[in-house]
Amino acid sequence: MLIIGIAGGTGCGKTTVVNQILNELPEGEVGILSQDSYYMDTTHLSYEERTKINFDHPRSIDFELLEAHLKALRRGEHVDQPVYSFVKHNRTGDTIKTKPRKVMIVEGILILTHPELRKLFDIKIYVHADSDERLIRRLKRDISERGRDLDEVLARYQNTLKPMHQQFIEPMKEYADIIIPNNRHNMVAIGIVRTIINEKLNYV
Ligand code: UZR
Ligand code: MG
Repeated sequence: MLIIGIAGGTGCGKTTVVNQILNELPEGEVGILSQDSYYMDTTHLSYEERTKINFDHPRSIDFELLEAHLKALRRGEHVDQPVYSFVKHNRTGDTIKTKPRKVMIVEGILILTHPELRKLFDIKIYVHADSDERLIRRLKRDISERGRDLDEVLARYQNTLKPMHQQFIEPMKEYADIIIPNNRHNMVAIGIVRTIINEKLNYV
């Protein structure tokens, strides 16, 4: 199994990069684990309390579960990936059965901050986009898909997203094997990653 970790700040286009990589690869050969599925269970908190959580700090992630799932997949076992709701800020209680594949991609803003998890990645990728580009994407997404308003997104950006990015996310570039620039499209970098995956699928 080839395990690829893809990190980068919010709005850098991780999800798009993953989709571009998957595009044209044989369907069903590559599996995905998203950090979003592994936010800590917050059922014991009220909605009001949950909105105050700092979701950009590594302690908001259930890294133990993510690590356990990745190790289980590597052993050839299925895992039940929790389903997360950004509207409720909590796990929904549903899970998605995730099968082990020859290539597994793990994506999320904080996945390179955890040393044990880093060790499990064969390839570590950091997607870089300038902070203004990221803020623009984040604004559009949170307003259209996550039911937020302009003031709320901007306040969160200044109070948590930006400082957490500087403290925990940006420094992870140092661990990256490949840095994909993503202010615009970057088909060359995507092509390189796809080639590596294809080699794994064809020759191992
Ligand atoms: P990406 N996030 C939420 O907005 N609500 C939640 O319940 C859980 C997470 C956000 C989180 C982070 N920050 O910046 C973003 N906040 O999801 C990560 N606030 O997702 O990598 O797709 O931007
Ligand atoms: Mg995403």
